[in-house]
Formats: sequence, structure tokens, C-alpha cells
Amino acid sequence: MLRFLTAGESHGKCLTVIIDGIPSGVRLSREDIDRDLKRRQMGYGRGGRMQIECDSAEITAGVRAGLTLGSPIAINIQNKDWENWHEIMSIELHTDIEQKKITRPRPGHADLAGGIKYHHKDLRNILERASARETAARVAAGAIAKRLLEEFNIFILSYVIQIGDIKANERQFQCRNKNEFLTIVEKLDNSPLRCPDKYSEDLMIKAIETAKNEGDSLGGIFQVMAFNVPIGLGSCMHWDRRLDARIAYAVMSIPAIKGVEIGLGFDSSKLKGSAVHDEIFYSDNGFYRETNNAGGIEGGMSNGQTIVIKAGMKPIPTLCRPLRSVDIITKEPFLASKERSDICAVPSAGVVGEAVVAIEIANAFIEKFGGDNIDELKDNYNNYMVYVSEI
Ligand code: EPS
Repeated sequence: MLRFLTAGESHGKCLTVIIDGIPSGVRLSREDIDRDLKRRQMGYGRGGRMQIECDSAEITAGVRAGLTLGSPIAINIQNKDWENWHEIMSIELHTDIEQKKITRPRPGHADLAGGIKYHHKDLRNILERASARETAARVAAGAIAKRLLEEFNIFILSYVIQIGDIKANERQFQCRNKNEFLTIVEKLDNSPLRCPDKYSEDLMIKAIETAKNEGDSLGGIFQVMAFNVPIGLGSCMHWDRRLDARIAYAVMSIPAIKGVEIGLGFDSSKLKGSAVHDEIFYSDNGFYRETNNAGGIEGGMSNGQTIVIKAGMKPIPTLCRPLRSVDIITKEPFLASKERSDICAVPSAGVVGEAVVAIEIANAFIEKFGGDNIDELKDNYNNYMVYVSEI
């Protein structure tokens, strides 16, 4: 079983992630992880913090001579901004801390519920961990899962399809091999919002500019696609083994995500069955479909088609424009506002989406094909693929 845990506060010294269950013998370098950490930091609409940070993964365990050992892999990602916060975030009691207490919860954030739940009178004790900074650690874990999946020609990418109410034109991609994948990703990463529709992207940028000038923020929708996933990952036998449920859980756990769809998603509920279900055909190459409304998953199992996931992100709750709230100590009303904030982080959330989907697919893959070592996993996978091709 693949599992991981993250630790770290947004302005603490570093983020830490431990990922367990990766078989031995997988080629892994710091660059494999840093590439995705950098991609998560990009995107038009990020605030001042992204100019401070330059995320990089220090691998401290689980890898030797460029290969995974089969032991837990541990990674640290330094928070450069910690230099500016080390007194406030000090592990030991610091005299200043009382004066710098945060007692004013921001609407839409974890501040109020977390403060009450954990008995904190200083809301910094909540917001530091609830911060989306934590997703850098998940991206590091996801990069390792992606590295494993790449050994089996499985590739995962994401792009932005909506910012606020501006929708991009539908675009589908094909990634049959690593070259095709790299070409598409490079193109997406070189565009400011990681959106393949240039015309809509310009409108989206203008909408972000307007939101910025108004002290406001914007959400949106990103799409994640997983290519070449073999048929039969996940299971119809138990609720908690269904691949769509596991993916939805993981994507929903990304901060600010409010909705997840697989394939046609909510739209399928408006259509007749004959318009929704992907008819089955057979040729010399085996079974095939002409449509992919199911988004690559039927009965909780991958069906061999591209897995397609959409996630809706709410607007970032930290605003420059004041919102009404109440001080938790004095109970006085006040206007919650902040000078430094991201305006829109949907492109970054897409990269986090890739990571969590990669982890879920890698987990289901390991579950199906087992193996403590990559060669064992490959043998099991290859035998199964021979069986599939002979049906
Ligand atoms: C975040 C607030 C901002 C974001 C941060 C998430 O940070 P700060 O409060 O330091 O300005 O930039 O995101 C990251 C640091 C990151 O790496 O994504 C929040 O409150 O969730």
C-alpha cells in the first residue's frame, strides 16, 4: 500500500513528507521532484509569497545511488520565508508572541472552526497548517508516484478550463508516449494560466486583473487527465476500493476544492442513458470505445480509456477587500482584510490535482500488480497485459 504523511507550517522552517510503499529500484532524482514543485509555483495571479519561495526537495531517506530502496522516502522542502518569521514561529516560547496574536478569523478560511476545535486563542496556530502551502509537500509525493507510473507509460497532466465565469473551449489531448506528453506539458507550462485556449486565457487574465484591482479573488475549474492507465485498477467489490471514489476523495482534500467530477460528471444526470454510456466495439486491437463520457472509470474500475477529472476551486478566502467578521476575544465586529494575498491559484491547484491523482493511481496500480521491487511489478504488469491483449 502506498501512503504518505505531510508535516509543516506555512511559515515554519520547512515542509516534510514521508512516502511509504514505493517499490525498490525506481530511478529517482531531486530534479524529478523539483520540476513539479516549480510548476506548482507558476501561474498568473499568485501573490508576493511566490517571489520569496523557490521550492526544492531535499531527499533525506529512501534513495541511494539514484534508486529507491523500498524503504520510506523522506523529503524536506525549506520555507525561505521562515527567515522573516522565525521569532513568531519559534519552537521555544518567544516574548513577542503574545503581542502578535491573531484573533480575527477570515471568512472562508479554517480560522474560526479550527480555533474553537483546538482551543486556540491565537488563530495563527490554525492558519499556519491550514494554509495551501502544505500542497507543496503533496506535489513532492505525487512526483514520486508519477516517476513510478512513467515506467509503465502512464502520464498525468492538468490544465485550466475555467476562471471565474470565463470558460475555455473544450480541448482533449492524446499522450501515447513520453515525447507526446512532454510536448503538451511544455506548451501548457509556457502559458500564463496553463490554459490551452489562448483567446479565453487572455479574457481570464483580464478577469484576474479586475479582481486584483477590486481587492477580490477568483476561483475556477481545472481538468486532470491520466493517460494509458490499464484496464482494471480499483474494484467494484468494495465501496472503499472504487477508483473514482478514491480519486474524488483525494482531489476534494486539496484546499478550496468544492466539487469533483469524473467524465461527464453532473452533466450526465441531465441526459438520457443512450446519450451517456460509451458503446463497446471490438477490432483486431481489442475492445474500444468511440466516446469517453465515463471519464475512464466504470464500476469503480479503470476501463482502459483516459481518466478525466474536473475540480472546481472556490475563490481564495484571504482578500484585500474587507469582509465582515468578529474578533474571537473582544467579540467586536471588524473588517477582515490582508495586504498580501494570491488573487487566483487555479493553475497551481491543477498541479496539486495531478499529484494527488498520481498517488491514487499509483496506489491502485501497486495494489493490482504488487511487487517489492520494480522488476517484479513489471513482470506482473506485463503478464496481465498479455492476458488482456489475448482476450
Ligand atoms: C496561503 C497564503 C499565501 C499563499 C500560500 C497559501 O501565503 P502568505 O500568507 O505567506 O502570503 O501564498 O501559498 C503558498 C505559500 C504556497 O506555497 O502555495 C494560505 O493562506 O493558504
